Amino acid sequence: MVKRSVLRCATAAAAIAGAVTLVAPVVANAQVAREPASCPGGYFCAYDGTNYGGTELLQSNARAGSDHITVASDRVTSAANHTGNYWCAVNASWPADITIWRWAPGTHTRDMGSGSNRTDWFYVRTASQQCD
Ligand SMILES: [Ca+2]
Repeated sequence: MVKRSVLRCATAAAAIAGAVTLVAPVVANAQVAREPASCPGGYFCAYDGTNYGGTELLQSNARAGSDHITVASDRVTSAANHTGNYWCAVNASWPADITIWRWAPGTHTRDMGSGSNRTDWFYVRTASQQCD
């Protein structure tokens, strides 16, 4: 019984260690003040002004694998990714839509520069999948 109990503890410790490794980037991000504070943890937020100003166009906790998350066309200028996933911005183009911006988990962009006012929709991928 004792050995079995020890084994259970070791297994639980291994599981915890694994979980800590997986969430490490999020934990590291949580230790720094979120930017902007108005975008809640677990959400991706997009704005039509620089420095998260103007109108908040999107606040979403859509899961990885989500596609065609619509946002007001050609207005996104800044955004913050407070999720553990990649968020990818797409400009609808011909002959194919083009990924024009990518936010790794826990990252933000105060001014998309030449990428501003082009986004038409977003898709979400896991940290390992990343954007196309
Ligand atoms: Ca566009």
